[in-house]
Amino acid sequence: MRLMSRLACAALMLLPACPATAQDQADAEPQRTPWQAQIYTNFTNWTEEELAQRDEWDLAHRCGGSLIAPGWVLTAAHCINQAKVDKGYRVRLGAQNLNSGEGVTYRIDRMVRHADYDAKRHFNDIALVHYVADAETDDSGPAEFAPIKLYDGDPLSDGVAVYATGWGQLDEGKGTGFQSELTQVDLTTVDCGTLTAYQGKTDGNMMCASSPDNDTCTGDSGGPLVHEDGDPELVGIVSWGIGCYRQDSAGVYVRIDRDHYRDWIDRARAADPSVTTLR
Ligand code: 4AZ
Repeated sequence: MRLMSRLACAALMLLPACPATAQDQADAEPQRTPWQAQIYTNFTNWTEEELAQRDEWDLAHRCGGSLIAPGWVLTAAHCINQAKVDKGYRVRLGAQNLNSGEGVTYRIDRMVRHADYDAKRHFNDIALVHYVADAETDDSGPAEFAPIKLYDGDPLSDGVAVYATGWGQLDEGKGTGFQSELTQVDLTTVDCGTLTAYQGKTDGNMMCASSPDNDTCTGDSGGPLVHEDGDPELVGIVSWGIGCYRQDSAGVYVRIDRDHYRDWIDRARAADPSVTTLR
């Protein structure tokens, strides 16, 4: 997403330059989206060449996610699998800036992916991640986070105001680097069927959302799509798109509502801890 400065800056009307400092952190506004999670790799053996191009936090970033209950982060299936859990992928909560060591980090001890996730066609791009504290978890600091309520109403129609948040790329190129500051992009839901690029490529479990001059992109995926009608509610998961920031296009989101995945999420949470895929 682009064309938006960090949330705290926006709140303080200090646009556009807002470098993060220790003082900044001490003075930080309460998190506007305290359910925002980051999924990142614990891998740190980057090559000199990699480190010459990008910062460590940038190389480690993988996906967004949404805290939906203590211990549980909802994300996209393409963001996690058993091999990544085995490698030691982690969840960070309570962070706004990824370049400051902000937030509290946890080990992912297990995950449940949708059994019918189709990587090629992006069907059922949903997974639930369970995290636990470990020796690296330092929750003595000021980090604050809180779960978001899952939307349980009728499927959203077109023309509804929603927003996504994340650290995703500012352009659609491969490996162009992520944003250190969490940003928000305001979007409107749109019928995928009206978009030429997506003809025959989406199913009823997906929802499109667009803005004339903004979008989500690589690195935002897994993160929240939120609707606020009073309280904020989670209505979607950033999933995929044909490029990013293209004219007359949109991003594609996994729907969350009474007819889409609410039951799956409840069953995934209640499943025996040995379960890693669920239909
Ligand atoms: C991605 O690669 C991705 N423009 C996420 C969202 C969008 C495109 C790509 C939507 O994860």
